[in-house]
Order: sequence, then structure tokens, then C-alpha cells
Amino acid sequence: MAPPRDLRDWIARLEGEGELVRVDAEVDPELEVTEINDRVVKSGGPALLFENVKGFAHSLLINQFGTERRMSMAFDAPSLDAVAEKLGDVLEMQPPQGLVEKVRGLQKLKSIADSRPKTVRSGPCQDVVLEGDDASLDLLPIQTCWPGDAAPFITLPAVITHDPRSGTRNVGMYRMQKLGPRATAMHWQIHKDGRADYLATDGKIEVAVALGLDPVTTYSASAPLPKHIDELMLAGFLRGEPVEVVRAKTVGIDVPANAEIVLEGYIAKDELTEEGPFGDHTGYYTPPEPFPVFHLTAITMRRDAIYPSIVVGKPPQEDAWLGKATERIFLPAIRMTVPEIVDYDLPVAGAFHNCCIVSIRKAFPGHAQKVMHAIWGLGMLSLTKAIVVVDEWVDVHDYEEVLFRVGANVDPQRDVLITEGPLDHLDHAPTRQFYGGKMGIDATHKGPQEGTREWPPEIEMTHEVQELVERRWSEYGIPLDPAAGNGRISQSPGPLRRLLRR
Ligand SMILES: Cc1cc2nc3c(=O)[nH]c(=O)nc-3n(C[C@H](O)[C@H](O)[C@H](O)COP(=O)(O)O)c2cc1C
Ligand SMILES: [Mn+2]
Repeated sequence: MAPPRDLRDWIARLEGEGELVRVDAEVDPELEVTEINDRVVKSGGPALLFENVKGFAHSLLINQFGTERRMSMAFDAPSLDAVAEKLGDVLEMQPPQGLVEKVRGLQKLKSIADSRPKTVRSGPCQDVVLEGDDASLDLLPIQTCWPGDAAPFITLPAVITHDPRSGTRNVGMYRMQKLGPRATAMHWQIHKDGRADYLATDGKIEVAVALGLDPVTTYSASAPLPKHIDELMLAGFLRGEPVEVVRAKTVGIDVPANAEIVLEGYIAKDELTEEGPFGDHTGYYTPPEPFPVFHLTAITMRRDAIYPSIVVGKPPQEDAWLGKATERIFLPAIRMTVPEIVDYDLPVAGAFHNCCIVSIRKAFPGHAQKVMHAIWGLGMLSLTKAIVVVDEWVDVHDYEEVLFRVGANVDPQRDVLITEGPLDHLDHAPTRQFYGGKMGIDATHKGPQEGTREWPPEIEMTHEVQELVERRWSEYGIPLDPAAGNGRISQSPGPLRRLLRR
């Protein structure tokens, strides 16, 4: 098998695996869907297809990505690390030696060639074409997610623009606040590629928004690729099959032919509106701020189109797994520039930009600081507020072990680097927006070259004794209850804890 062809194939697969529940009770897209979904997400429950949304003819799909299993199923892969390996294989291609390697090399090259989107003449996304007054956002079951939200928000869009200078396509996931039947705000933040395309135009920029895609293409819209790389290429590569695109009806943009819904329109350069408040993935409401206005010129749809949604809020939420997919898939690319990185973890509770734990193969004094600066210079990771560096043998995904290393190996005066730089658009903590303090914590072992005393050896039992006790265990007659005694300190992992720790 390959990753799902389109949203309906995806829904069928989820259903076949017991990973989706159809809800035919009537539900209100204003707040009620959020509360239902919140309970389901937090207990690791299924994707939900609401088929009876109050006041709307279209079904609403939510929680399609809400567990590690579903996120991996989206790529038709056994794990997110397996997806990363596929990318790593191509990035680290060496000149092939011998026939077998040459054939394998050709297959890898083919996977790159396949990643180019393929233009087709027609697509199901244009089964229904609504223009003029017929094109109305009132048709769609757009959710009002949280009580303090300014309006309903489209939360899972793939927003397509082109760079007016180079023509390069960009696909980004930027929420859209409904302003009326034919207008929304466009919340592309200052570090984002769609925003850069918009700033480069001299009058207005055409925009197409695809809703309800195959899950790999939806994921790709959220992937932090360098500006000059088309996200549809990544989607094609990860799908092992090109994304088919068809020309939109009222704008000069190609859109994924398999989309459930496409919104076509434009954004005028100097028209801004107050966007927000919106209950954001930081766990707080982002206050109103000026953002551009998207004007709708057409809606095209499949028949009985399914509207996709997601709710962000206090972590963990469904987007945790889109973030974890990026964490895993981008590791090989990060290693291309910083090869001493062994692994990294962006804790869900840190909303991805607040904290990065990284393990390194330390080779010289100040190596941890070198890696901190490298991360602060890498794509969207540059916005990271706090970095913890540990040695290669530390499991970065085990937060208790990381805390142990920070406690045991850090002299705060010597090992905490306080600096400053760009911060996430949504970070409300810094005194001014976009810029402020950053912290790097060096929790690696230090040596005399770094001016410390001799580092003491770690405690470890000998293999011989471990094996002896393993062999003789039943002889001792000691029952072990992992939930008892000292074991209780780490407690049995509840669903929330599991989500936070992966
Ligand atoms: C559910 C979800 C919602 C998001 N909403 C926004 C948003 O409103 N504005 C924004 O700038 N980024 C948002 N992001 C992050 C961007 O999609 C991400 O940074 C992506 O890389 C942007 O594409 P670009 O690099 O081509 O600009 C969201 C991500 C997810 C998963
Ligand atoms: Mn981009």
C-alpha cells in the first residue's frame, strides 16, 4: 500500500482500522465540537466524522491526526522514524558502487522525480463550482473553537501562494478568521513564507486554499520547509506519488485535484483587519492584531464535500502529532548541517517553540554552546526559547532522565547561556513582541579543558552481576509490583502523561 490517495480513502482506512467514529447526533460547531473532541483527544480516542452538524449540510472531520498511530498511518509507515529514514536515505546518498547500489540509487532518484506535482485537466475538487454570491462561507461548518474566540475560524487550511519574483509555490497552514460570507483574515505570521510572498507583491496576491486533502499533503502544509522549496514536492516525495493539481477557476493557481473544498480569492496589499482573539496552541488567547483580508472569488467542491477541522489550545491537542511528525521527519535534514546531533525532542508541553532538548556527540570544549547557536540559526528552530543539551547516551525523549542530567551536571553560573534573538510570533512572555531572551542549558559532562574538576564516573552495575541476578531471579521469590514502593515516584503513565512523553 501507499499513503491514502485522498481524504475519502483516508477516512475509509481509518474506519477499517477502528480508528474513526461517525457521529450522527446533532452537534453545534460553536464550542460543542471542541468540548467533545477535547475529551477524545486527551484519552487517545478515534477520529470523529460529525455527519449532522447543526445548521450545515457538510460533514465535519476532526482528530484525524490525534494519536501517534494515526499520524504514522497517514504516511502508511510503521513509525514516524521510518518516514524520516526515507528522507534521510535520499539526503545522504553517496555515489553508488556496484550494480545493486546503482539500481537502488536509481530508485531513490525516481522517488525525487516523482515528487514533482502533476498537472491534470480536471479534478473532483471542481465537481461543484460556486462563484459570485453563490460562493459563501456560510455553507461550511466552520468551528468557533473557544469561548473567547472572535468568530469562527478555518483551522486546517492549506494556503497556496506564489512568490511574485521567482514564481515558486508555497503551501502553508495559516488559520483564517471568518469575517463574513466572502471574507476572512489571513493569519500568516511574520516568519512565514506566505507572508513573504504577500509582502513582495505590489498590489494584490492571488490565493487558493485547499481543505480536506490526503493526510500527507495536509501535513506538508504545516512543514517548515525553506522558502524556495514547494511543500507539494515534499508531499509527493512522502506519498511516493506526485500530487495531482488542476488549475483553479478564478485565480491563476494550481490546486490539489483531490481536495474536498477549494477557496479561491485574493488579498490586497494594504487592507488589514483586526484578527483575533483566538484560543491558540500556546494555551492562551492571542490578542487582536492586524492581519490581511482574504476575499473569496469562488468555492469549488467535491459533491458532499467533507470539511476538515482541528482545535488547538492548551497542549496536548491534536496538533501535537503534526508537530511530532515534523520533529522526526526533519531530523535527517538537521543532521546534514549539524551532524554531531544524535537526537532531539520538542516537548509537546513546550508548544514546540518554547523548548528543545538535544543530544550531541560532544568532541571539544564548548561543543554544547556551538550546537545551541546552530539551533538558534536553523529555520523555524531559530525561534526556540530554551535549549537543553545532553550527552549522546541520554534519551532526549525521557524527560525525567533529562531533568536528572540538568540537576546533576549543571552549574547554573557556568552552564546556563542567556542570550537574545527572534522569538515566536505568538510568544506573549517577552517584554516586546518577536524579540527577547533565550536560554541554553549545557547539561553535558564537562572536562578539565572546560575548567571543571574531574567529572565523576556514573554508577553502573557490572554485566556479570546483572546477568547472574537475571538468571537466578525466580530463586529469590521476590514479587515485583512496578506500581508499588519507589516505583510509585514515576507513577503509571496516564493518557495525558503518555501524550506529553510520546
Ligand atoms: C493546526 C495548525 C495551525 C497553524 N496555524 C498557523 C497560523 O495561523 N499562522 C501561522 O503563521 N502558522 C500557523 N501554523 C504553523 C505553520 O503552518 C507552519 O509554520 C508552516 O511551516 C508554515 O508554512 P511556511 O513555512 O510555508 O510559511 C499552524 C500549524 C498547525 C499544525
Ligand atoms: Mn514554505
